[in-house]
Amino acid sequence: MNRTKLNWLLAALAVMTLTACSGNEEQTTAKPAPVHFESGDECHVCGMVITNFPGPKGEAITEKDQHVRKFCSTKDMFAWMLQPENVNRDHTLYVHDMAQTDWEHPDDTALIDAREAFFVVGSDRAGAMGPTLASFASEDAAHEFMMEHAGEVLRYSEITMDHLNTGMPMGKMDSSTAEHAMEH
Ligand code: CU1
Ligand code: ZN
Repeated sequence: MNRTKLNWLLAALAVMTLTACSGNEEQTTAKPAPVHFESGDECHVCGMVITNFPGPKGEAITEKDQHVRKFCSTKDMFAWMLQPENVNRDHTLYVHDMAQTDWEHPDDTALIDAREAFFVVGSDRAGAMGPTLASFASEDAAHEFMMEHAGEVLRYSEITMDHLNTGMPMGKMDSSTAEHAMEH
């Protein structure tokens, strides 16, 4: 094979590789649609029946297998998502936009991309597991909620495990309590 032919072949290979890469990217940016919460669905973290409780819920659709994981609260969604085996994964995440729906019975038409959402941490409103993160599509709505219910407004990427236990009420809901709840 002469040099010109070899160069041409290498160029062709490079183009093919590039095309393959961009094709992949397109696949990962197309997010799976949110799945509705059904009565009887149990929280993947604590086992509680999700629709029996107030406050914003969360769900994850796993990056690789598109498995749906549902959570009783935004708090439990973060408790799962912040685990070392999940934290760097591009799981699709949905939470309720509490500006669009009612706290006692969040409606699934109000599910929004959690990674784009604003969260009020440490407010006085409780979710399924006690203190929770109130989720909003708009920063203004999150701010308004904070003015009324206290706490602090954070972006998805700013939330750490420490934020999940702020604003704790009387009984401590630590992981041993959650495990206990799952046994029942
Ligand atoms: Cu729970
Ligand atoms: Zn839970």
